[in-house]
Amino acid sequence: MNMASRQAWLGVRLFDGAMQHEEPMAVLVEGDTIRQVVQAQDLSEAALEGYEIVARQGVMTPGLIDCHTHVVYGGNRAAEFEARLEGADYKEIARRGGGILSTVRQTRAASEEELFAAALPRLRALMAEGVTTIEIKSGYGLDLETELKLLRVARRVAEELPIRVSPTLLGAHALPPEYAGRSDDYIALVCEEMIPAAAEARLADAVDVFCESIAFSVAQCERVFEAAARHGLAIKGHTEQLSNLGGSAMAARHGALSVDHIEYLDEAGVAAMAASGTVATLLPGAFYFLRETQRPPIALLRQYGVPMAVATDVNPGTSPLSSILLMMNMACTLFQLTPTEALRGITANAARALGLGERLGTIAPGMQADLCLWDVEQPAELAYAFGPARLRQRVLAGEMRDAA
Ligand code: DI6
Ligand code: FE
Repeated sequence: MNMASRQAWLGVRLFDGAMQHEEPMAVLVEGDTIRQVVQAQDLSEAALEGYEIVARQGVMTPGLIDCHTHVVYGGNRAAEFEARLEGADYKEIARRGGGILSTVRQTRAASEEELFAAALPRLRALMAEGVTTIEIKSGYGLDLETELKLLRVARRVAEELPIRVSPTLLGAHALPPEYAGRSDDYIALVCEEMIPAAAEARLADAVDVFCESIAFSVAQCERVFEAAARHGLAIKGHTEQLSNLGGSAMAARHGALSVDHIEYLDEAGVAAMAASGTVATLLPGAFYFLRETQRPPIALLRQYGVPMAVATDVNPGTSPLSSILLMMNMACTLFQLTPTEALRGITANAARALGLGERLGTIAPGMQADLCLWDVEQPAELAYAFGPARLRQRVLAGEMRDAA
């Protein structure tokens, strides 16, 4: 006999990951799986036999998914923030060995315990807003040992906190000082040591790169993607963030799950993404924090039907902003997404950006029961207002799990 718990939410206003339902809906969950999603008025008494009724009103969305973060790192970069406000340029700081490399120094010096403790408040803030799945990248180690250390911290997050984690190896984030002038040798280290070790230890689901003048070339990123494919790992890229190198089109040709930032993406890149089904992950926090002015080509992405995700990019240099709801608001105000597009961006499309769209991000029969119930009247309010806590219930795999 199946003893799985049965829970029903009745009369909810439902945003199911793709669209908002006009009629009040009922969502029935058995164990960790969604069983039925029907109009509340069509549900018979008999269908509720054996179900605990959890709520009779509220707005329901899928559990929120933050599909691009660097939430595990050492130290902070408040001094760099001050320097930038006085006129220093992000790329210039990076070229002088600051920026990402200053976080690398602080991350190498930190223990796993310290890195976990430092990430905890950021993770709690995200969970308190309804995040049930988070992607976590390495990328502040830039040597084999520290990259694996970061991925082990990501694994510990999954083991100890009520949140799903999709871990990503970002060895090709920046050139570490010990490889100065030898970037091809560093790429060989990423391809021949980091990727095989992360794959072997099952510490990463995907491999990411930073394709940019201050990081790695399109050809170097392509080598990384080929190595990832040899080891059965998915790929994604930080592309076209600060300039247009064509990294997005190359990543799309290799079947990337997503390309992220993409402020400088051109039409050829958009067309390549449409052809490969690659998700466009928008990171309005980094755009805002760097006071960028070049916006991602939203109209072209819509025209070509490229799915758009929205994420925090939580990191110490360009987006120290641990709020997925603020990102949704910024996606609307800065990039002119509609609230519905922004909601898709942190649910169904974010799941797709992680290769998890078959299980997560949508409220439909057979999907995992990761759900949020909100004290608002309509889903658009989640993008519209920011600040007051509005999350009433956070459900992970069918269980009420507050942000621990
Ligand atoms: N682009 C970003 O915005 C982050 N990484 C990347 O490739 C920022 C990394 C940092 O400045 O620490
Ligand atoms: Fe990033």
